[in-house]
Amino acid sequence: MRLNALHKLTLAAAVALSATTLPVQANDADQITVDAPYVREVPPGAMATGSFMVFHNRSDQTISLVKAGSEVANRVELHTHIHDNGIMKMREIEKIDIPAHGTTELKPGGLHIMLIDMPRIMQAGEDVTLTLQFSDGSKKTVTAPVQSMRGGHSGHKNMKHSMH
Ligand SMILES: [Cu+2]
Repeated sequence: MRLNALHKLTLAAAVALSATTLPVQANDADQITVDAPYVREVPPGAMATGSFMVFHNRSDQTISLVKAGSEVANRVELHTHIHDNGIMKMREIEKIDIPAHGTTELKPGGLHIMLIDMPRIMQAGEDVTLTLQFSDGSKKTVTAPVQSMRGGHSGHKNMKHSMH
């Protein structure tokens, strides 16, 4: 009988909890807007390249990009650049934070989504579909055109980019 009462109590608590959290709460993917996504043309001889975009978070809390995937690459990682003895190196990171009501820009020389082990070399003008997963597990699909590195769209100085 005591057990029974406890059960009822837990059940009531669970119902109350779901009633308050379920309605109108938009998921993380809905709160994030993605601007100007693109994939950098794969450099000659390489099998990896970077993808860049700008994230806007319209919610009241930090949302993180925790994972990215694409059919054009066997491995997709979240990367940042660090300076190590004057050399710029890429490092894999667990997540990319987008601050509440803020913006996070992925750009050459900074944060990026790394497409690694690409079975086929993508050409400028092709589209790459990226699936982005956020803190709460919600996902967003983004179409990123491949852009040529020539012609300096985002001509970033003479970056010493050590390719994988
Ligand atoms: Cu990288």
